[in-house]
Amino acid sequence: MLDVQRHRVVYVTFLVRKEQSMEYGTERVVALVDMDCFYVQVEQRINPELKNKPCVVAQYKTWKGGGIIAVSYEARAHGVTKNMWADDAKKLCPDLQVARVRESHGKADLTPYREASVEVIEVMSRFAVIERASIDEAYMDLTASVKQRLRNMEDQQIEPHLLTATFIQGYPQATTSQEETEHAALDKDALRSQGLGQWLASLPPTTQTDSAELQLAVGAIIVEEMRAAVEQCTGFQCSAGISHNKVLSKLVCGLNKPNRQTVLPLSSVTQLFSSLPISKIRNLGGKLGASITETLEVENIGELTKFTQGHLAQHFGLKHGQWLYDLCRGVDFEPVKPRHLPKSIGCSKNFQGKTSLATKEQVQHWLQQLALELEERLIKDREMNGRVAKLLTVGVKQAGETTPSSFSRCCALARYEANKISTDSFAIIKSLNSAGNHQQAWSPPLTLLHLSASKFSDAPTASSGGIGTFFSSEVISSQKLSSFSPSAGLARQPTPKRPGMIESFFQNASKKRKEDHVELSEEGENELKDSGEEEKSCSESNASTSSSLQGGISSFFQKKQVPTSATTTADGSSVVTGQAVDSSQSHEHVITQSDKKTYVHTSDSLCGVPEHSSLPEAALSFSTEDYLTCDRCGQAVLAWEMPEHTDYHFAQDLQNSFSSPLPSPSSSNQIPANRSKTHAGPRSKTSPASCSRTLSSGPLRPQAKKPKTVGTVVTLDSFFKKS
Ligand code: TTP
Repeated sequence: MLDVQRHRVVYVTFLVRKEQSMEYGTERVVALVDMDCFYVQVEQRINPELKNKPCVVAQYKTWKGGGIIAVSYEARAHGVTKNMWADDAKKLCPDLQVARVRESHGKADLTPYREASVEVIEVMSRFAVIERASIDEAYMDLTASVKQRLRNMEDQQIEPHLLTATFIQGYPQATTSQEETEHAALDKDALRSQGLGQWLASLPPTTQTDSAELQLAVGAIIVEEMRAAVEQCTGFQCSAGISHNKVLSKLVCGLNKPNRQTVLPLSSVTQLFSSLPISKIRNLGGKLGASITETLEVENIGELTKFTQGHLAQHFGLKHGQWLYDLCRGVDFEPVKPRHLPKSIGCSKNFQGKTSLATKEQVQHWLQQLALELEERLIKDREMNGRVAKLLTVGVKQAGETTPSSFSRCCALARYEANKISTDSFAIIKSLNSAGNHQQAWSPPLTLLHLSASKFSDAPTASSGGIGTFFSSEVISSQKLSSFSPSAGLARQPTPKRPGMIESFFQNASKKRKEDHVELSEEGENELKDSGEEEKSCSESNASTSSSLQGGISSFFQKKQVPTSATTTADGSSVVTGQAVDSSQSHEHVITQSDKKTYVHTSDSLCGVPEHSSLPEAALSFSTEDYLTCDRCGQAVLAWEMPEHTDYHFAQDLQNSFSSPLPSPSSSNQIPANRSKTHAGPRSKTSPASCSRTLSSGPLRPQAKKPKTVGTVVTLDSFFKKS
């Protein structure tokens, strides 16, 4: 009891100190950098004739000129927006130039944009710690660079000419109505200049190195330099937000686009937050923000400041109450996590309407196409970044469902080879096919397939001795899995490669492995007949594979608890770590749809791990950096699904234009909330049922999980990753 009281006293003292500290929440300088009309700039660099012209990037499909996914600022001035048809946009802007996304393996090829993104990140990393946030966004923690720079500045003044592209949010401040009138008469750049001058004049001398606003000013100088370097090295322009944390820098990054940056001092937060809807704040755009609004009956983030920390804690728990208490004052402590590379590499394709996949052969064909793309990108990634992915996730959507839903299952990614990836993928989803094993049909037909690779670790090297284990284990794996080879006719297309050192090493090893595979395949086929043995083999193959991944998957899974839920009958952890699997358990996989219906399928005897198995969520989830927000429906969409997602909207529009004799011009650009909940296409941001389990990572988690109904605290707790 005494202990509890002592803890309370310590905690209250901490809170009081926190309130008194002038520096609380201003310890860091954090920037978000976002490329301007990124895909357009990439196309303009490829074809310089497009530069400085109204220009868009359209989908590779050419119906109505193709759907627009990126718009230059010159074209925006004519009213052209994303999601218009290029043909319609040309009516607004007859000089519009249209660049088109390339096509590969029957789907959009985003390679040029991905590669351009890598170039930008490389330049940015020279300046500070970088966290890649999406294909065209990255956070930077500038604190150390700022402190270093300030130490070298002595009492040098910060001159406005060092900040020629910088806006200061909340400045210029008008103290009289006459000043207000004067400001209203200024154009944007004059206003910027006046605001900057006023703010710089308010800063202490540079010898006062612990001044939070001085640190922001130096951070802004570094970002100006960094943006200039990005432009010089890549030709691309970008915008940035500079403040004390990710939430604030994200908030102001887009305020003065293009090619400008905005500083948000903490002193300007109160005014900004007083009219800022809660949904505009990073991580509060989904159900979590909606729940806060509903529970506390507030609209704007600034209104939360009227609640005491105790009150917020009472509703949302101690930890989350404290988080919200800080957040509504512009304070947040989420670190910038050093990461230059995407956490997962994936590709997908939609098959809407008549194109849905209704035969095994179609499913195998498209898995093979996706696998070919995945193989190419994984090999390139391994060569460039010296890492290997260990987990393969296969996602599907099925036709005829009344709620958008998807299944995803995963297995060890034994090696980077399209045939292997596609056969494994087929094996772990084939239990979803309710047509008989001997039928050629696939039922219900599939409307989306996606493959992704994740759980990266350093590529094994010859000297570590890991590589031998890695490949010898694959031999066992391929031997056992050869029984799942899809029908003939899916011959692997040769992938042109320019081997580097790591690459040629892998190629040699791969060659040896293929020879082994050929020798062993007959034996593997014999094993097909014994399904019990097959299951055991599968576990063994993974045990072997995991030996090369020690400290990776296996240790990862060992740390996780096996859920006690009755629905999690498949012990994913034991399968993946290669522990002996009790056959009575291993022949059942529970596949849970996101609408919480549970289906029990007979095991395919491969290492598929169903969504709601004991596989830890991190292994099944993608990072927020993989997501883009769809302008049409506001959903968070995996970057590699975006072209297909956009296609989905166009398909819907097309369908609407046939079914509705007099469509209103604006209606074609929006999915009504009720319809977005019922289509089998993209996931609805607002419907928890619409998100697959794989989407429940980090800040996106609020959209991915259905809140429990056992009280407010639990409801909100369920939105947070760590409670
Ligand atoms: P955004 O950063 O959202 O937009 P943008 O860079 O085109 O323009 P802005 O200057 O306003 O930031 O998206 C980055 C790229 O992602 C974009 O150039 C194209 C692609 N994208 C899609 O393919 N579909 C989409 O719906 C969105 C939003 C983006």
